[in-house]
Amino acid sequence: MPIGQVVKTYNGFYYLKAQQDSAFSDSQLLSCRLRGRIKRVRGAVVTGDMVGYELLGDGTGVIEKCLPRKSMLYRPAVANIDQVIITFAIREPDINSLLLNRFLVMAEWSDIPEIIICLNKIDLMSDIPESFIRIYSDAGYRVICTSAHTGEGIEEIRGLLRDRVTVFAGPSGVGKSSLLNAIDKDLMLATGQISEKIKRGKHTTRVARLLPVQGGGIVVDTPGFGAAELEHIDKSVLAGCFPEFRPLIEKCYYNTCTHSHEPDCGVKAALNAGLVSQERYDAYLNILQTILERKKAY
Ligand SMILES: Nc1nc2c(ncn2[C@@H]2O[C@H](COP(=O)(O)OP(=O)(O)OP(=O)(O)O)[C@@H](O)[C@H]2O)c(=O)[nH]1
Ligand SMILES: [Mg+2]
Ligand SMILES: [Zn+2]
Repeated sequence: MPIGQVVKTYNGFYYLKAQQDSAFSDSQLLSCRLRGRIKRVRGAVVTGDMVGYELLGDGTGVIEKCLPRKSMLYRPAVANIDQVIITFAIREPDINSLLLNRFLVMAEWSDIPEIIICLNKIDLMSDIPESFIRIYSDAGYRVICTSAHTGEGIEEIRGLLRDRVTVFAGPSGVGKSSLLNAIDKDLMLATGQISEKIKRGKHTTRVARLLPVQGGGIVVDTPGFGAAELEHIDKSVLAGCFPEFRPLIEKCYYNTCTHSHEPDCGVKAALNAGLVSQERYDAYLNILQTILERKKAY
């Protein structure tokens, strides 16, 4: 069976790029439907998936099966990626640290091998927000400041993309598509004014799409969204989604410790000693609360 990769999905159609034993021209995308039996499974096929397909007489195709995934980011849903660049703007829209932490938890929980933070629109600030950056670099993340307008940091991002599949995720209007255009001008992705977005409440990028970039590598531009859904994460694995908490958890007296109210807690001890940031700990408590509330609602 020929194999293709889903480069985007739209309105029930899956657009494939040829991978192996191609049944269509390499320079084209094949539009496919899903075979009935896999159609009923939600999320059975997502952007980035490698699939087996059959070519139909009318020049379209049918996806017969999804090959095993190397990785899966759950929101935005993209399979087989190597890294995610979580993009926020320093301003316009103002950075929301709780939301940044929610995106980080989603990526950690999805087990994405490489998670990087990009702070865009650095041209809108006279000083680099050092103390903010330190919170996240102390937590183990690489933080890159960029400006799609001045070109600052673009070379650093470009250097990370080679030979990898990289998702750009983050809220609407932070400049994900603008950054990609700065990285490779041939992409010519649509970008939108913030004021227009607020007025029309529309996202400029509508669907996640795999795009090859100059210099090698594949990037995935994704539509922005406001909140990663984390309620389905089990409370026992949440702390492990904060990399700097991982070595502390084993110091907790109770092995069921939620690091909130229990005595003899390794995470709280580190917080009190100034080794864990209050901002990260508060984000942990906030997300824990949403998980507990969700559980009660069942
Ligand atoms: N000052 C400044 N403005 C920027 C920068 N990057 C993007 N913008 C502006 O921010 C607005 C939104 O940019 P987009 O690239 O459409 O944002 P997006 O993240 O792709 O948004 P969605 O597709 O809706 O998720 C546009 O008006 C851009 O010109 C930057 O580095 N500096
Ligand atoms: Mg966009
Ligand atoms: Zn604890």
